[in-house]
Amino acid sequence: MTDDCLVQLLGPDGEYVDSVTTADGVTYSVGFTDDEYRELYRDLVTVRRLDTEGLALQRQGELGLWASLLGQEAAQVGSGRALRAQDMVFPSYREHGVLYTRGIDPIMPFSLYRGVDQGGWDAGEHLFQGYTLVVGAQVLHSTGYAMGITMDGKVGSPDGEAVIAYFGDGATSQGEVNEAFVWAGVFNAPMVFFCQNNQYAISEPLERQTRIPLYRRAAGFGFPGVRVDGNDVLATYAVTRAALDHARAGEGPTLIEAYTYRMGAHTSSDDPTRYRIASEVESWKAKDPISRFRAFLSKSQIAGDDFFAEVDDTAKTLALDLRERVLAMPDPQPVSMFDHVYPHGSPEVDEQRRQFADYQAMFESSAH
Ligand SMILES: Cc1ncc(C[n+]2csc(CCOP(=O)(O)OP(=O)(O)O)c2C)c(N)n1
Ligand SMILES: [Mg+2]
Repeated sequence: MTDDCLVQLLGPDGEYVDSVTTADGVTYSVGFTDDEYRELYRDLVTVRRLDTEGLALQRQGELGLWASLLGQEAAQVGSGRALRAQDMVFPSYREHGVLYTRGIDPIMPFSLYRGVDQGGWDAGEHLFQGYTLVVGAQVLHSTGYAMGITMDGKVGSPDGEAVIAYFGDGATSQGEVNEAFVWAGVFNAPMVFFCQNNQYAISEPLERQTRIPLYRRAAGFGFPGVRVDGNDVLATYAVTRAALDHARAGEGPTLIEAYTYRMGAHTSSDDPTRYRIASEVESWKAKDPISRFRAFLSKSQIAGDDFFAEVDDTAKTLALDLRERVLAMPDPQPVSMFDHVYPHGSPEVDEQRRQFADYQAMFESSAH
């Protein structure tokens, strides 16, 4: 695949262009103040640092699993910061960076991956749904939600609502994702389908999912598709903001393919050296999303070494605080797994809870 249609404002060495116009005649640009640029950098460094802590905690036996976002920080922070307060997010299981931009305490995915709760944030308060581990399922849910808000009259003005669904390259092969594209296209749903093409679905490379660039699939469903450099936080922001505004105005869905790379393993249970070569990983290191943004900030004298050092220190302090809070998480009562199955309970689940409590009680009475 060529890079012909890649929307990019910031190249791998930090070279920057003010705006870019695609073959369809759409122009993308950002209008950030220096402070906003610096805060975007802080976001990128912070989410990478917290993610590093996640992997370390898993390796030390403190988490059951960790799905790292390493390499995908710009795709997540750029798109997350492009959301307006009223927009709804449907994540998969790797969107710790988007979660962070939503103002959710970054501890939340840690309790999920430690297995002490089911991900305890309030989706209604933060407009960020629960993580979904069933590949592609959230894409269909989000489309139904987007159709619903249209029926509720919340779409069709500049301050209308839009919905974004995050999923991977592998998920594009799922029936549910393709069904979602059909529904969204036909009903003009206010959807942004945000595909992080990180080149792999566990061990399966992109060429096992598609014969054409993923963004071009949108044409077959009757809506626009755009490929953006997912390692470029500025272009990702610009493209996502435009697609969300298009959706909220009632102009229908967009598929964004954020072209990026999963620098780490699929999850802490995976060993990528079994299926990809080191030189490929090295070639993507040269396109690192954080170092290119840092190079841009330095060159344009928006930030210097003191600022970069302060950001690193602050991120480290946050990570250490997070570590302490993870280690202090109490173990849940096993019976609590029945608590949130239904919002208002159900006779079947109540009966299962009772039986399970009796079963647990057998061990207590036999304890020495
Ligand atoms: C329906 C379903 N099938 C299979 C799996 C196992 N599985 C978990 S993640 C994954 C790969 C997903 O790849 P991709 O969509 O590219 O997302 P990424 O993990 O790269 O972010 C698979 C096959 C699952 N969780 N759900
Ligand atoms: Mg993938």
